Amino acid sequence: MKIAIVCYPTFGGSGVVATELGISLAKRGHEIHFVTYKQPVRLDYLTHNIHYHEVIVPEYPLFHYQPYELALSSKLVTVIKKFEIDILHVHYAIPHAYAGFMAQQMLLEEDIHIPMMTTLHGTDITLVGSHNFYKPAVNFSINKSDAVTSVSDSLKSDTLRIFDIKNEIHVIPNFIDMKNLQKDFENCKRHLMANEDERIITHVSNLRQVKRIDHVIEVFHKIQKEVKAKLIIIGDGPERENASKLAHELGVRDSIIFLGKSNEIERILCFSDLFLLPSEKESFGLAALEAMAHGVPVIASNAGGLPEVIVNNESGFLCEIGDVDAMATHGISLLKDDDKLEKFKTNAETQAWKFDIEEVVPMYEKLYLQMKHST
Ligand code: GMT
Repeated sequence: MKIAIVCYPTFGGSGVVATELGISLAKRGHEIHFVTYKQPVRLDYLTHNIHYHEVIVPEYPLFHYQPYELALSSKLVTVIKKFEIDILHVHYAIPHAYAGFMAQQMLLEEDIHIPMMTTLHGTDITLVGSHNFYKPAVNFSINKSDAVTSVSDSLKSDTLRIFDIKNEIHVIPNFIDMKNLQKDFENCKRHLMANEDERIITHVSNLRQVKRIDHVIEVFHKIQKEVKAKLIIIGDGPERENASKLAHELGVRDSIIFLGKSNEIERILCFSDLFLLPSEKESFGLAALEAMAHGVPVIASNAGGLPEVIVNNESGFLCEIGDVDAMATHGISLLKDDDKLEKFKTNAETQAWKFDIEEVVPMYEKLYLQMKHST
């Protein structure tokens, strides 16, 4: 099939999932067309069946806000016609589902019927989309989609609770390519980050408030009183300054390494002993899955879809949101006990296999086929 994928090309989970899905579909023989404003960060090569079409929004001084949706829907019309696309798959409802619907309507004028799948990722529903400023348009475009998927049962329930959705929502979890994981131990340079006798704790996110970086720092502060450790934070975002300030105040700044945005988190995960994800909301927690795939147990909040990914007391621990004491206690119990840590590391990797790409991508293919045959 020829599939056009719309996503955010940035480091956010939805863009990563969309890109990895496109790459995998291309390997399975489909022709993939990414339509977005920048080449997606995880898309480091283009092949005969992976194309990228840039959405350009020219600056015009009259506009206080440049009309990205308009440029995107126009670009979609051009790409869908030129490459005879079979399926339009938009990731993250805002504004992609809305722009996709407009493209569908324009194409209908020329008697071209293109089915659209919308994949809901999390904050498009729970944080941004639920806001009254956007809600009617988000509700409308989800209902106008030919197929709707969500990345967890929890996100499906949130969507049905917050919006008035008439469509069926199919749950297709996020995934990871377990067989092709970068496990290049030559590059696993633990000694550059920590001393032999130190444990390594990692956090990866866009450092937004919802990720509760303050709790990451507080948990680390408590853990390192009992266990020698370093904290590595990967990613960048609005809470970075505050996190650094808090670390100073707690006297742990020298034990924390802020690495910024990275495309090579596996180089850090390969020697990490523990991953922290104390988010306030998390529809799935792709970062947690990536950690587990590298055999890193996760201590996370019992929020959103995280309990669908992490098995409590097996591949990590789930604690109430904000319960930094419980998170630290579990962290210390793991990091102090070699045997327990090894067991949890093995369990984490075993659990990650349940989300292997080979299991999940066929679920999307099946829905694509159903959509294609019903138009
Ligand atoms: O806010 C973010 O964390 C980014 C956001 C995105 O769209 O990139 O992440 C959401 O989608 C990811 C991929 O499906 C999920 O793994 C994250 O849990 C989800 N984030 C939240 O729900 C906060």
